[in-house]
Amino acid sequence: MNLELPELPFAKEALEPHMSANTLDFHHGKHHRAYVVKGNELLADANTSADSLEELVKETAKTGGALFNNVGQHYNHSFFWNCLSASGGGAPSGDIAKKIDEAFGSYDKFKAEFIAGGMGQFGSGWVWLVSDGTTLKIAKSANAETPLTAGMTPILVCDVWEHAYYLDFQNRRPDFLSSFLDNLVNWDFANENLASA
Ligand code: MN3
Repeated sequence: MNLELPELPFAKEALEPHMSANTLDFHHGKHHRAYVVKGNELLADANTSADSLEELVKETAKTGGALFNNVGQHYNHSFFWNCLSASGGGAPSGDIAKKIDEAFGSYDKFKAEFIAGGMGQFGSGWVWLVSDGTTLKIAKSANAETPLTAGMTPILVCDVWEHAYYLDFQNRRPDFLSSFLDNLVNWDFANENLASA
């Protein structure tokens, strides 16, 4: 099992002005790359029978430590890039729109809960929209943790580590979270994840 840094699913400048090429140079080119490089170093000495990244995340989460931190961050970032789109943002359509209305009452209520989740994650981490198999929920995770290990199916995520937003938004995490939902969120990817949840 070897980790591979995925190409971004959009041009580096495509998300400007909401997420700059400079942010992506650091976030994808430096931070994510470092998790992949370190994860592969540690995997070389690890005994694993996992044959998918999801299995490897679940397996390494049982012991935690540096291997899990790098594997988890690789999984979370790979998922996050797919949650971004130059033509994204705004209220959803398709099945995800219906499920959000059922679970939260309205898109505006979902939006408020998602932003509150991201703000409520003290320090570094992630805010997620997940499916528990029946309904949708907001989940938070610290550092490299992921709701995958709690049996949830990830539908969407936003990275709330400072490295995700500091160059574009400085300390304004709520503005970054609003901008993610208003300008970037890829509902097509959310609909794909919902279909397999
Ligand atoms: Mn990050």
